[in-house]
Amino acid sequence: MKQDIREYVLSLGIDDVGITAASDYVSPRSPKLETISPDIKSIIVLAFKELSSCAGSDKDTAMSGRQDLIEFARSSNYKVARYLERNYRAKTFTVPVSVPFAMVKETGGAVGQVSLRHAARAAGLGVFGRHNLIIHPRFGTRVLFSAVLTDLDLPSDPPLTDELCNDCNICVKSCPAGALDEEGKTAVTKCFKTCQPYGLGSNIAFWKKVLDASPDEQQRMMGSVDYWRLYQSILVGNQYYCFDCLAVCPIGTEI
Ligand code: B12
Ligand code: SF4
Ligand code: SF4
Repeated sequence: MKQDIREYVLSLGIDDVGITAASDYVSPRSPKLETISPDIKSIIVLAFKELSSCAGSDKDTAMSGRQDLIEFARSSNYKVARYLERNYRAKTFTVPVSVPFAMVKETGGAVGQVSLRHAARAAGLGVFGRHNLIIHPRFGTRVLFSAVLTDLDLPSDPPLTDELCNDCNICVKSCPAGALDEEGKTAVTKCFKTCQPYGLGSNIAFWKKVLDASPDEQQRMMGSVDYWRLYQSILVGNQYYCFDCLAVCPIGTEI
């Protein structure tokens, strides 16, 4: 069954796939998988290589490439889930690349129901690097994940044991926010402010200013580029404007 699933996934043009039994998925800060469903027995993790535009200087174009990947990942999740439901009468639950996920107050809205990095590691797709991202043996860090959770009982793929990070520290030095200075921990607020300049925080700050402003000032703010960019970000979800830690890492044979 595993081989059949793997072949189907790869036939969709997805770059790589790994499978882990739910019992081998360990992510201490994430909720238990049972909170999604007590039936979940395994996780099928799909890997998508980032386009080379992620390393370009035009961040709107980089984000556009990311949007393309996100759309492909969403439709891939749906196709894989349908395949499992149709051919194996499986129950399925899809995990997207990023949003939507539960944004609860206690975690500052920064912990998803499933940690795709921990799932990818358990599924043998890569190992953590100094930048706290997963390094894939072929794609390096330029890889994103989505997943399909299922009640099918699938054994785990062998975990990768090679150490891929060479401790060159380029990612740490390149981070414009200094968010990677402390080993093993991403400073979430620092990263968030830099990589999502039109994200939730900026949105709240903008509207607070509008509420406090005079009618003339409010008029001016509506015509500002800041507002246009916030609007576009909400409209099409172009969230990320920093890809540096992901793009500068030299590891990966297919870069
Ligand atoms: C919320 C979120 C964010 C938040 C919070 C990040 C965070 N601290 O987890 C913000 C906005 C800051 C963010 C930033 C980025 N994100 Co983000 N993010 C997510 C999301 C949606 C949920 C993550 C989550 O639940 N985290 C909470 C828990 C699980 O993390 P944690 O236990 O605290 O683990 C941390 C440390 O303990 C450490 N860690 C844990 N175990 C180990 C083991 C070792 C050996 C080491 C060294 C470290 C380490 O790594 C984590 C970093 O803080 C995931 C998608 C998903 N559903 O998983 C994408 C995801 C993690 N993001 C991703 C990416 C690429 C980014 C960015 C590069 C932005 C961008 N342009 O895309 C930056 C990178 C920041 C960085 N270097 O850490 C990718 C990572 C892909 C990969 N190759 O690993 C993911 C998996 C999206 C995807 N579908 O592929 N992200
Ligand atoms: S995405 Fe940018 S700001 Fe965030 S950790 Fe990576 S390099 Fe730093
Ligand atoms: S840039 Fe260097 S230190 Fe950072 S994850 Fe890649 S190999 Fe490791």
